[in-house]
Amino acid sequence: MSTAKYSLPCLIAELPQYIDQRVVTAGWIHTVRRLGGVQFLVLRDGSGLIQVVQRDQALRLHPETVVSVVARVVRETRAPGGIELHEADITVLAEADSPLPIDLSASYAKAALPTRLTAAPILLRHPEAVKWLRMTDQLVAGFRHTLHGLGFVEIHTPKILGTATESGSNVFEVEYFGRKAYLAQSPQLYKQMMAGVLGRVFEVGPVFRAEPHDTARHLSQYTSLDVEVAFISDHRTVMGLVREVIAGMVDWAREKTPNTQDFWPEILPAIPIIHFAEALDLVSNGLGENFRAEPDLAPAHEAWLGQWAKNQYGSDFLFVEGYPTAKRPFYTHPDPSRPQYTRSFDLLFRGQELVTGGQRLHQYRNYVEALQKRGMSTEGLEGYLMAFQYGMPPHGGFALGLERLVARLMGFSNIREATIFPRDLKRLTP
Ligand code: AMO
Repeated sequence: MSTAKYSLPCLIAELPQYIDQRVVTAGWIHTVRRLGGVQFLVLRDGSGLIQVVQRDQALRLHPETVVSVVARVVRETRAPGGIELHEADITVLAEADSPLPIDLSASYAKAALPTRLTAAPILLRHPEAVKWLRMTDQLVAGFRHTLHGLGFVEIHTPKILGTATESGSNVFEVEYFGRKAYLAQSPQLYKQMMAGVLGRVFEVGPVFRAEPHDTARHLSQYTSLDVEVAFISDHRTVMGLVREVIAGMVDWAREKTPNTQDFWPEILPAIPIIHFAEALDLVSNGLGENFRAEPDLAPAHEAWLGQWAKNQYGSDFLFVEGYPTAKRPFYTHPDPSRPQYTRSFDLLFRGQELVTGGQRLHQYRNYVEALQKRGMSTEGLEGYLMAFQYGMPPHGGFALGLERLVARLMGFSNIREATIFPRDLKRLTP
């Protein structure tokens, strides 16, 4: 009988546990330097870098060659990370061609963005890329950890749908066994139905937007961190939850990703809130032009408001609540005291929309009325409406764009820089 045994080489990040021991590790040759009779190799894996001191001059290694290394871990204060590998036996597992399509010893952002995106399978090996990749991983882990701690349940909703969830305009149509179907623009309708089952739900998943514009903040596919919660008082309950969740994500990721201390924002105990109408007033006064009739905030308005929140409150975050009904989807709860506005909000982070959320309608009759008013059919929404017909609590939720968060944290000016293989107007490969 044969058995399957879990046995993998040590990660470079684990090596400090093995001082003075011989270990098996593996990775890619990051750099090679020859000095006297000695080769100084820097070995890299997904967890870090380590210097290998190698006396065998016969072994000629090029950057990105994949090797397995058996060596002794020694303390060396002059080495980066305080340890080195000595007495190394190196086995080549796979040769790398040279020259490389992109220079990994150069600074990460050196080449132009299109060149970098085309070379992504190699460029993503750069230690600077690994930094944001690992930060993204830990932000998602922090999202899950925080919500599980608050009694939320993770769900997985369909991504091929019979109807559009947000609006008809930016939806990808797919051919589905001879019928028309759509790629999910969000898990909106499904997370609401599931809040009617479990009360507190969340999802981490891909969503698809047929964005016809080539902007620095839009992707055709992005990762949406979605939350839906039942028994709220109004949208302010959801806003309080947004603050808790983001603070939980940041605390978690800050602790788990060393060397990223500069990136983390200050999250005030109470994030400042302004009404949409007040925001337009401020922007109009600030920019010296009348934007008071606008139905939405333009990117330049968000940027101005971000700076204003920083100056006024020392806050990287600003809630704008009460967006006009005309600009929000049919499921949005109107503000009972000012029905032209809604109980919805956006959260701006460093001058850019990061989160959208709000209270939803929860009475069946209000859905029928809202759909009628917008000239929308109930066709395809029968299952969704059934939930409201048979008892839905007051509820609300929000969605956070993961790539926007990472791009903002890292100070990237383009969202594609925080996306491993971005999908946009032009890019379908790699
Ligand atoms: P919304 O459409 O505003 O709301 O999307 C929520 C958040 O997702 C991010 N985002 C994007 N990121 C990258 N590329 C895009 N094309 C893109 N579009 C949006 C933004 C945005 O704030 N169902 C509602 C949420 C809710 O009310 O629960 C929704 O999807 O960061």
